[in-house]
Amino acid sequence: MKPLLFSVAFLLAQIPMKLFAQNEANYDESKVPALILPDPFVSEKGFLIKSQDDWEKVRRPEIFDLFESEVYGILPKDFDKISFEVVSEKSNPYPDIAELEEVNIIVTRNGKSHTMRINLFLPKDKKTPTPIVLLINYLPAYPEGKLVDEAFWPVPELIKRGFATASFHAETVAPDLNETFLDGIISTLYPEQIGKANGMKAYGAWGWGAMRAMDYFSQHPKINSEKSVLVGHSRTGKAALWTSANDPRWAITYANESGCGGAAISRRKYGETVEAINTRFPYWFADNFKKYNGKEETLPIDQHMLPGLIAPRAIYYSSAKGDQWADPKGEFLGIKLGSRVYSEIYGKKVEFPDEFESLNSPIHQESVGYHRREGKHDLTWGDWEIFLEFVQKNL
Ligand code: GTR
Repeated sequence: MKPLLFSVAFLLAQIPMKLFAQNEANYDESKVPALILPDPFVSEKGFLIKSQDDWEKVRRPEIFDLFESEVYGILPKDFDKISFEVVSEKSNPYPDIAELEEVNIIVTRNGKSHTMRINLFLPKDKKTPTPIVLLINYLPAYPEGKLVDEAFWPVPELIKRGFATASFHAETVAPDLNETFLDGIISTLYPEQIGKANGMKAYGAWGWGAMRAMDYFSQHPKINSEKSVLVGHSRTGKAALWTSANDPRWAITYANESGCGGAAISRRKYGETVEAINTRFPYWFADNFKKYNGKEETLPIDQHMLPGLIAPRAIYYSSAKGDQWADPKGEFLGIKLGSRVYSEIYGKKVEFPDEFESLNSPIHQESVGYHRREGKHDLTWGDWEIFLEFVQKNL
């Protein structure tokens, strides 16, 4: 139960600052600065990028390097050994429909090892390998042999629809606290990252965890890892996006209400700003990201360039009207503008409406999707239901 106490203490510690930051934030559209955004289609040397080849060989690597050094920090890919151990510690809450695998993933590098845990549910008695949905979770989703929240991680619904589904608690790789985030894989496996301005932080670590889960799926005879869906909400939505930019094995990436440093355009400074997020969560992003506190317009990239790192693989964002802190309009613009790589470079059929305010139905296009719903900041069964319609068309 320690991780749960940790998280509660963490949440309590954040409340006064959170209210302060949210009260100070701009929620007035007329005060949003005119958007002058870096062009995804002009290379650093000034060449116009039109072909897939130029995109993949020139511009995508440039943009990736900038996100890595200036925003998220390095996500190291090397290690010496990985092994998997299936344990049986908790009871299976869905014995009629699913098999449960509790898996320890043991990774060794330079003589040191780290063990992370994933929980995986597989549809019972299925004869063919199944698609997989992985949720990066910031709570221990499955602490006492029952699900904390069946709307947040709808295991039975996913199983009924023919998916295998897994989740891991972000803290199984790096604690979600400024004082202790190094205590997981960063100090054990990648100590050389510590203190570097572009070094690995929590997002690099959580993304690394998702990649190790994928290592497990891709050797599993009951899983079709080519049909894989990566899901994150809010802070883990940001982590999901950075993971997928690093790891092309994910077929569909879904970031729900990922807001500042995720889906939303930073230059809008609407709701949570770069300074607000770096002040409250200094251990999430690379130290370099702090250079842009209050100076978003000097960022060499912005979040509309992130979907292009995932293209042509499918991407999906969603927002909630009551979650103004995450800037729903900035999230919509992030994917609308980001989808240009899908249409202009990869020839996908994507067309986003210009009008955001009057938007009242999901936008489900070829490999790109978005919805906005009523209500507050949360990943709900309603979000999953709409998203799964997109999955059905795009997986
Ligand atoms: C908010 C934070 C966001 C978001 C969220 C969450 O308070 O400001 O950036 O990540 O928390 O993860 O729930």
